[in-house]
Amino acid sequence: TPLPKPAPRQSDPGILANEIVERLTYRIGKDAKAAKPHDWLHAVILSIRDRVIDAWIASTHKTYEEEGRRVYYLSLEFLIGRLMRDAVSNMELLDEMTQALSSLGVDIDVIAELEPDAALGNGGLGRLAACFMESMATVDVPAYGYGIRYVNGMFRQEISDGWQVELPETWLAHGNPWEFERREASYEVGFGGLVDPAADADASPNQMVWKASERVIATPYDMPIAGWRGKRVNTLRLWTAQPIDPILLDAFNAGDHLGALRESNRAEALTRVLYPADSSPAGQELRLRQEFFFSSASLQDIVRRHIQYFDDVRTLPDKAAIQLNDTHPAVAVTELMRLLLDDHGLDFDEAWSITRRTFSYTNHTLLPEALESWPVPLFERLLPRHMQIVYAINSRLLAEARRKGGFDDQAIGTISIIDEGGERRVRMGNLAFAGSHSVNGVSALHTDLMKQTVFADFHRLYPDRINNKTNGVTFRRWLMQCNPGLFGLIREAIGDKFMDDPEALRELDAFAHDSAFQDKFTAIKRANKEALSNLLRQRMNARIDPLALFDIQIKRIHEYKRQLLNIIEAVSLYDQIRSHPERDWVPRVKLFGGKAAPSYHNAKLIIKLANDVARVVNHDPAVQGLLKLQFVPNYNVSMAEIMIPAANLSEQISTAGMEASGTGNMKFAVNGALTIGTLDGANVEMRDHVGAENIVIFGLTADEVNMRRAQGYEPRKVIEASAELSQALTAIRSGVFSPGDPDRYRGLIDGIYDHDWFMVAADFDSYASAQRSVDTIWNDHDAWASKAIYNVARMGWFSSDRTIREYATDIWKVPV
Ligand code: DL6
Repeated sequence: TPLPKPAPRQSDPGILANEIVERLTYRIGKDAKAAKPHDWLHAVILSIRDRVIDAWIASTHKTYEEEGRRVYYLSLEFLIGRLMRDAVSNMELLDEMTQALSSLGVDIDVIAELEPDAALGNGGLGRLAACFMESMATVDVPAYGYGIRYVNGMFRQEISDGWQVELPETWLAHGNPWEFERREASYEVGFGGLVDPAADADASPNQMVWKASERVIATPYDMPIAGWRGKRVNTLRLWTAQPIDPILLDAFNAGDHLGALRESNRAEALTRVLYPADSSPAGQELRLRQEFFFSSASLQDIVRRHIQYFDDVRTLPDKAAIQLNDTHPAVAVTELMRLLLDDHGLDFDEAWSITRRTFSYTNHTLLPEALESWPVPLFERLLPRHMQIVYAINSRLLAEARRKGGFDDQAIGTISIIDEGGERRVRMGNLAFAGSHSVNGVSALHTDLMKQTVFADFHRLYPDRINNKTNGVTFRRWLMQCNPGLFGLIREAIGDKFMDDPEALRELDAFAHDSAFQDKFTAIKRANKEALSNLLRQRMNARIDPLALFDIQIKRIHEYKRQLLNIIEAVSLYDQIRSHPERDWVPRVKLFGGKAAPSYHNAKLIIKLANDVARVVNHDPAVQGLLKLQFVPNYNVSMAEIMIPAANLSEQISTAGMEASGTGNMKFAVNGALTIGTLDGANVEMRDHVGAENIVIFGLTADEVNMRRAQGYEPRKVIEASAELSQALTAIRSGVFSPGDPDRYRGLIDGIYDHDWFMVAADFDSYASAQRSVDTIWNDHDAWASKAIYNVARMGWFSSDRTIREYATDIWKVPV
């Protein structure tokens, strides 16, 4: 007998208000008079959550009934940010909820601010995973996200005397009303120990018994992720580690009270903190333990679910598509092999075929230092059975290459999963590549470079495996919610179609030169700038003029992203303004935001430099009103939601060939900022979509960067040939901005003179002149406004719905 379905819920604000008060009273135990803003937030989440749960249960039933293939997105990071507004908006109740709360005397914006910003990720890769979760639900792909429920996510950044200080982020301090603990779906995860051949008489020769010396329990917490219009609600399943024996009573009774908690502490350490490294190695044993912990729990869960419903592990690839978000979960390839070989007794070839048909892998970086590899002794000690499996996979892989022909010893060496140059290491990218039927890059350029560089030999061996899936962002969060003014204006102009079909934004082309539309568009941007300016005044006593050009660079601090180029150009501009005060300078505010990995010395120095330059420039009466620099502390998803709608100019200035895609670039453009950028990552495709005349491109291309390096690049000569650059570098190097510590930037600047790996000097003149052309456009109101409108109109393709449809059709083979 079918179970009774819940009655459809009413969306009238009066009914919503009653629901909120009911939750406040009976679930939180407060009456409206005593309720604090936090209680209201909690009550709102509980009432919207009930609606989301109705859709969640319906989606789960539908998935089971359809018996189709499910997608499993394995990611060590999900940078989801705040969830309340997203859920209310996707359930199409934003206006009604706003009214309901206002009838109760509560301002939705005020309580929304209290929700912690769930920062379970470092940057682009983690935020992409969050956009993908929302888009998978939106385009009706049955999907689970699997990750770790870190107690402390990305650190909170404070700036003290200009330096970054890291403080723990405690997003779970008030509990998390979005999550549901599922103890019944717990699994044991092992580490270390020994491997013996299976003793059963009917065991296959490949079957082994892994006797782990250490075991922990992985328990999941599920969060519902609602798609647009509540069509589908998918599950984000985050694992937490618990000890098998929470307290060792023998030790406790013997008086060793700390020792009694040893196992507990060791287990809890596994899911305690997110590694705050981005595009750089996280290298420690705990990181490998985290990777295996969540991969093993997820794979056990996926296989268990498959057997429960389909009863035959051999059909796994027909019912499950597992996407590896970078190599962090690549060890899952060996874990599935272990389950198939040792628990299910399959022979090696069959297990390997199932594994490869199930997995696919996304590469997010070509930076050599970010390509994960683990020392063989560490891998073997922690995962002895998996090490055997790696060797077995590798011997087949290399034999296949030899058989195929055309692979000399050097090519065999680059394909090998074991890096034999120096200390022997397990290369996780090679493992992921070998274990997947699809390997994708995240922009057209990045995918081409994958084929030409790190995976060139793999590409020769498996020419059909590498494909491109250019990133996208969810327009619900990054346009409709974060920029309600622009959202309203677009609806007024072209109707609602773009809300379901972002490419319909193209109809805005017709308004690009319409002066009434331009005025409204500019007024909205101005209001967003005022809001940001007010916020910065309240939070940090910064005074920035909303009439100035807001030039923003927000992203992780990394040398390849070249915040340094931006700061040096600001120093040069400062010089020029003082030398030629009579010129018609465009008033500019340069805003910076971003976190540096705590161990990344130069990145932290760049933050300090931005603050040192800001202190001098902002207090110099000679430039007052013409140039201002401001470093905004603790840049996170919520801050991005305020800064991006307020930007006039988006800085996407990485050394060409180094930024795999970028996604901030897309968010800015769809909010009406012009981009100044290199031909790197997805900037290349953005230029193709918005039109070369609506984006300001400068600098060397990826090919030119390689050529310059091959020819023997001499940055010192380049610097000597540029008066502006020499002057700016000399000022920084000699301590003009750090009088109390004149040598502070000597090493940083000498690096540019000596090797300049990131081509700051090579691109400086081109960048500076591109900035002056930005000034020229800014001075022409019609030109600026029309270019900004064209950017909004032509960014529809960069919706993550499009990206997910491509994954679904080409890789996962699920209908959309
Ligand atoms: O694909 C998402 C994002 C890209 O947009 C960035 O260009 C890229 O730098 C980032 N990659 C990482 C690499 N981390 N690891 N490994 O975060 O991915």
